[in-house]
Amino acid sequence: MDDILQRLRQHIIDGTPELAGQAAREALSHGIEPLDAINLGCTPGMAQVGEQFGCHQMFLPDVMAASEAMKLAVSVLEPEMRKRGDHRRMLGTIVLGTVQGDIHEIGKSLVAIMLSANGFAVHDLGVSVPTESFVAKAREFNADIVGVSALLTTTMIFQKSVVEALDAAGLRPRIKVVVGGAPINRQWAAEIGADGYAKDAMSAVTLAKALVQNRIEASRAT
Ligand code: B1M
Repeated sequence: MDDILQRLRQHIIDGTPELAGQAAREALSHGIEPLDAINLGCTPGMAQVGEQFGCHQMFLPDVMAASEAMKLAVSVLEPEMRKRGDHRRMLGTIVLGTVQGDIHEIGKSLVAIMLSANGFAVHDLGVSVPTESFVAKAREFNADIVGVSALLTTTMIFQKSVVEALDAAGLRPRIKVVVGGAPINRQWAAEIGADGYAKDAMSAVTLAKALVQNRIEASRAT
């Protein structure tokens, strides 16, 4: 099993989508949980690519190839994750996207997949989402939570814009805002008035559950 996960990780680093997809299928056929394949195979592979890109041992085309490999592997694993979550009742509605000017989609999509697999109705708005779209879609879908991802230090400021726009639209505090992404931390979340920060997809699920639960308890108390 470790061998399959190791190969999956390596195919992501090598940027070979077909092989990554094949390793993902192999992982499933050997009874590896799709979540484990993502957390122990795909994500560490992508993390290594990020490190090597950061110290100029890998270049943009390598990163794009790795992203394609990651997306293909996740597209194999995702339906299985959904099947496992299918029987659960909906816990809440989440509108999610990457801020405007930012096209990083992998982390955001993982968060969407995990939330959906754990019982949330997720409306994934995609990448480079204008601030106004977060507000319009939150209203349209009667969201409980708006999730805002940012991967660039130059775009993280738009998370603040989303919080402010939801405030201005009178949608908060009913709608909670969760922020995440590589340059984001708890301190930033507090500074911009977000309701929470999650460091990874699993923490986003835990946080979303807690926020929805708090809301239910608060509405019972009134
Ligand atoms: Co870009 N990029 N990139 N990139 N890229 C980073 C972010 C960077 C740190 C790389 C580096 O220099 N080491 C750097 C940012 C530096 C900075 O801002 N300080 C960078 C740069 C500079 C750029 C460009 C400017 C490069 C250029 O053009 N010269 C450019 C910007 C384009 C734009 O957006 N306008 C660019 C482009 C790209 C690609 C298109 C090549 C590609 C994206 C492909 C795609 O997504 N389809 C890409 C990639 C792949 C990366 C790295 C290598 C990997 C990102 C990734 O997918 N990680 C990244 C380096 C890194 O992060 N180490 C990098 C895997 C993913 C699972 O993790 O996205 O962190 P992550 O998501 C995690 C958590 O952060 C969290 O959960 C996820 C799952 O665990 N999370 C949330 C994320 N969103 C969340 C939301 C939540 C909660 C948790 O609640 C709502």
